[in-house]
Amino acid sequence: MASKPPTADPIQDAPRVAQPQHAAAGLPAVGHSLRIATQQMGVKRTALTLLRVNQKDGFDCPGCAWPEPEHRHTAEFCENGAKAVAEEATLRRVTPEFFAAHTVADLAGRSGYWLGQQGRLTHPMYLPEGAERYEPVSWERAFDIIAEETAALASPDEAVFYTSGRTSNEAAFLYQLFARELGTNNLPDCSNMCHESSGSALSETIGIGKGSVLLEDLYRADLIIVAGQNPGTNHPRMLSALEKAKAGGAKIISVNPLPEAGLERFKNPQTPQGMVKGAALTDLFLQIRIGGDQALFRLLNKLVLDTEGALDEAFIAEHTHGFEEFAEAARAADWDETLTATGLTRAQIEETLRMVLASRRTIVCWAMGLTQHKHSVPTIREVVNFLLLRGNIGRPGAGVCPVRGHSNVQGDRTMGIFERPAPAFLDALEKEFGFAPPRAHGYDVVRAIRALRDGEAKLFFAMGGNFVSASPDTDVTEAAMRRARLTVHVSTKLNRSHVVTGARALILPTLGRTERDVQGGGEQFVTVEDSMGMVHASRGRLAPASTHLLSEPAIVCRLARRVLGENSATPWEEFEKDYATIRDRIARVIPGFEDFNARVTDSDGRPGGFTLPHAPRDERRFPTATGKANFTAAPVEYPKLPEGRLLLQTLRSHDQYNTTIYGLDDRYRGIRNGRRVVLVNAEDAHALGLAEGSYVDLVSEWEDGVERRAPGFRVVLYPTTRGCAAAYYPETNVLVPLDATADVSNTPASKSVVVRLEQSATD
Ligand SMILES: Nc1nc2c(c(=O)[nH]1)N[C@H]1C(S)=C(S)[C@@H](COP(=O)(O)OP(=O)(O)OC[C@H]3O[C@@H](n4cnc5c(=O)[nH]c(N)nc54)[C@H](O)[C@@H]3O)O[C@H]1N2
Ligand SMILES: Nc1nc2c(c(=O)[nH]1)N[C@H]1C(S)=C(S)[C@@H](COP(=O)(O)OP(=O)(O)OC[C@H]3O[C@@H](n4cnc5c(=O)[nH]c(N)nc54)[C@H](O)[C@@H]3O)O[C@H]1N2
Ligand SMILES: [Mo]
Repeated sequence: MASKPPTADPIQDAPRVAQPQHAAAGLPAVGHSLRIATQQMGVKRTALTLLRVNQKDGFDCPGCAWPEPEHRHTAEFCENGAKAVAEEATLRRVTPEFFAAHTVADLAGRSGYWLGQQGRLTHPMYLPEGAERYEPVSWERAFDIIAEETAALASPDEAVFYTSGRTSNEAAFLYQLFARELGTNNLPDCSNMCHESSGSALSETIGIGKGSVLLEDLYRADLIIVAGQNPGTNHPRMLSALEKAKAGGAKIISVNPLPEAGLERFKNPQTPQGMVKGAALTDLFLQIRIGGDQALFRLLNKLVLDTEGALDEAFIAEHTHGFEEFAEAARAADWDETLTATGLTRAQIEETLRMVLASRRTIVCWAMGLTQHKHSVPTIREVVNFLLLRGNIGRPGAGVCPVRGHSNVQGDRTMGIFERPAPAFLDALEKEFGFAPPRAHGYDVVRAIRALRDGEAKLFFAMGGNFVSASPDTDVTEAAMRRARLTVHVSTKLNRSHVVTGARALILPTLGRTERDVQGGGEQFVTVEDSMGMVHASRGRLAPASTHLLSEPAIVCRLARRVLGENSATPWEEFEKDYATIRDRIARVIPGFEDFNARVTDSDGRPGGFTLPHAPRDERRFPTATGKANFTAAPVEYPKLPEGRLLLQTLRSHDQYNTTIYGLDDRYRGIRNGRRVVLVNAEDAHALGLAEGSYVDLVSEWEDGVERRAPGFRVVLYPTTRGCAAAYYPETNVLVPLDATADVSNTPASKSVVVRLEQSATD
């Protein structure tokens, strides 16, 4: 039996602290995931569900975007994948009775953890203007309400259509089509807060905003640099790939302000030997200062340039552009400045250089530690420079590997979820569907919040996600959301975005990945694209959480028919009945999807998959403005810290999926039973007069002079780089100024927030 959800809010944040661990996964991981899964699903359902994760005929794990290996184990999932599945396949339910028993004000006073623990949403719910509670509403009435509010807009650009990254390709394609037929490119997505900096830097330099390596490349690499990523928690299956790479002779350098357990040693739960002993993964740990990566790569580039015979001159001559200008900037790199920016020693950088020069095939992997800073785009461009110098793009065992977050965030972008669509994409849409798509750029996440705040956007619609908790500057974002005329959320689970609403609000409950999706045309499957551009099918088998749920494609089709009516010639009804008809259209609009339906099912008619083309990887062709891979030369930047302040990064614990909190432990970091903790270097704490266990308010200081405060954090002395601190998101989003974003990509700089620590009043 599954256990009941908590009734009282269990968040009595009382963190207990032990030593951080030095290895990830292994037996405790298996035990922990099974415990969480059985609490939510009971024993039988746990066994049935977890065996279907990432199997050929099963569903794609809703956890992360790491690809599936060719030879899958029976249990091709990880501890945190199991938690993500349990969270969705839970037997707990949020029913109309629940909403009758709780006012919206009551729910707004609960923690995000408590809200999520209540279970799956079962009915469409409506919050009328001025009402205290959500009430059940029919699907027809719900679509009528959206149609009324859409009709009342002065322009379609007063509507915003957000997407989180779990949405299938089919749903995403229909959703962007609907928004564009309505007349707007206001399609912000979670990517704007995530890997947008990678997309911006890579499109400009190599001509495509996606990674250039496949799993086989990792297995063949001589050197893998993992910068700004915590795979032990966020992409645990990547550890198996790193283990395999090491067995093949690869060296691994990790660049991180924190010693992350998963990167130190990995106990593979899928092999008996790995379970006990585990493999050391990192050969060299560069404990960098937050935001020091651009400086590090710039100096490495200078040192490579200065080394006789180190360049791949043929590649540079044939395939690249801008080398001279870049080389001049790189040669000016300064040792002292780099040591200040990175906090590293000369010996460490020299050792890194030796490993770089010894490697013929190098891959750089990264995630949020590189993308969420003011200077993230130039940082990632510098990584590209680094790889180009030795011809490490477009040949086996080498390349760029931005490791994506949400399981289909890359696919959603491929399907056209983008506020700045390429003209060629719009042309193809126009040709296929016979309407004139809007050409003006729409709002990204930050611009959408500003528009809502300033009354320029009035309708907010979210396809998944938890916009108010995931976005920066929580107080500003919540106030902005409350100004909307109507907020609508297509969701599986209750979250804070449902209780911080516009004048009217709707919750539209939907099917999850694990669930059977039956439409007029029979049982359907959907498709997703992983972090390495592989597209495959996903089919759920569980009975839906409630008979009142609609699938995401069905919701978009009915919404489009109701809102667009006669104005749309698109066969929405047919799309809803048979998702293969959606894939036929995707095949005609999006390059690389030719014969989509045939290629996504194998010869027995069962779901299969294929790899999307990637010109730099496949043919060393770089579809950039210059037709070559572009070297770039930008000034080196790094955060400068005023006296007595710390640079705070906001990151994930081991027990959360973004804003979904699974539990209050962060096992690998030795923290239990609490999330309001701030990790501080012991010497910094000493200098600031703080001791282990003292309580502080985190106060962010930014150029706008506004004081942003997150009260009551327990100080944990932790081996992070000096001057750097860490605390969990989303509790700290209140500290991230809306306007503090990365240049070019406009991604909130949530990994470099200048804070001062003040003794808490309650201490
Ligand atoms: N279980 C689980 N899996 C997840 C998620 C989850 O929440 N839970 N989220 C998913 C999503 S959407 C995403 S985007 C990914 C996120 O995956 P990650 O990017 O691994 O997630 P974060 O916790 O933000 O960790 C950032 C890492 O970068 C390091 N770092 C911070 N600043 C710097 C810096 O300036 N330089 C360097 N070199 N390192 C730095 C931090 O110490 C930390 O190790 O995971 C995905 N997978
Ligand atoms: N300070 C700070 N802020 C950050 C980050 C950070 O590192 N620091 N990271 C950023 C990153 S990388 C990201 S990606 C964003 C994440 O931003 P979001 O993607 O908006 O947030 P999630 O917490 O992943 O969304 C969880 C909700 O999605 C819904 N959901 C789950 N599965 C499904 C489904 O199958 N269909 C539908 N329709 N709904 C579903 C559930 O209702 C659940 O409550 O946050 C960003 N915000
Ligand atoms: Mo993400």
